[in-house]
Amino acid sequence: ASASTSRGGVASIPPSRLLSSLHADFIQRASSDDDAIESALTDHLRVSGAYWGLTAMALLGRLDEMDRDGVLAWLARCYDAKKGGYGGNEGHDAHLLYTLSAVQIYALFDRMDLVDADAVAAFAGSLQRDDGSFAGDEWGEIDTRFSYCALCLCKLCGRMDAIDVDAAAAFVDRCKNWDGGYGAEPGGESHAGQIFVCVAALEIAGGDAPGTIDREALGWWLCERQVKAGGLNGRPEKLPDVCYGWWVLSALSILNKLEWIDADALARFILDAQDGEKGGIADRPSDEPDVFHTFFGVAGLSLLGFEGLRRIDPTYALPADVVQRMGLRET
Ligand code: GRG
Ligand code: ZN
Repeated sequence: ASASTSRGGVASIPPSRLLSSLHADFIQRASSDDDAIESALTDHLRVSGAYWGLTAMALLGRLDEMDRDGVLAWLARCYDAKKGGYGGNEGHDAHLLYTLSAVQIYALFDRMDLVDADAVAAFAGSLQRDDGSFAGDEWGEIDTRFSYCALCLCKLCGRMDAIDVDAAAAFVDRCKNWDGGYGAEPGGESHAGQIFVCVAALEIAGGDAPGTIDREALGWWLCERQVKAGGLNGRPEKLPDVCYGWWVLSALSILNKLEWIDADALARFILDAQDGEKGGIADRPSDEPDVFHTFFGVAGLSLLGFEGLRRIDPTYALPADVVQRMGLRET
């Protein structure tokens, strides 16, 4: 971890501390620069991008530096009142992914009063199938990601009655594999991202009855994601990536097995992936930073209890105090 990395021919020593101000500037720039290539590429998932950036800022204790009124006004324009859901940007079709991100942003700003809870919960309910699964939108793609989105947003809205919670949990359970992991659909390969959504979905559903989750096998599968360099990969034989500091660690945290990985080595890997000049965190050391990995890097460090960061809730992916304020956690 102490080896110097080279970017554009310039050798630089990887930073060993969290460059909070640089990351805050990086997120500010990414959210205001409409002409950036990154902005054009992510135009369709703008609402999720806003959630990543805003939640990262919240964890850094800098949410008040963001243009809250501007964000809320823009978010209102991403709402499709006919369907009751949010699109990825103004004029885009409603989708469960962006509807959850929108609700999370309202929760962050403590403005749940601006959400039509009945409408968004009904939108989620309209996408549930007889087998308990959820489609992401009217086009019908099924994925356990959408099960998590539906359960999480209904819980945040206090409208769990709008969906069949038991059927939702039963479907997620059918996506469990022999290795203890979970896939996108029954028979789908275990992947750390899907494991986060499935374990968190089961927790929200209260469907984690003893024996539902194979805690031992899954705990092993998750901690075996840590590679020599300290980082985590998303499945066997793959490269480590900063975002798995969230997908893997949040699941381990829900299982109460955070100590099953080497926290110092993971923290070092994430810190090494920081851009010491322009700010932001990349998927791995010496790659280009982006808002997605900046958020998941900071979120991973927060789960590790990194000094100076607000704690994040592993299930709702919001600051722990926000989840508490909403009455969704006792402690
Ligand atoms: C509120 C945090 C939060 C999420 C909302 C969108 C969503 C719900 C969850 C996504 C879960 C998921 C499937 C994450 C994985 C994303 C990822 C890094 C995929 C990469 O897959 P590959 O196959 O990469 O391209 P690997 O690392 O396997 O080579
Ligand atoms: Zn990644």
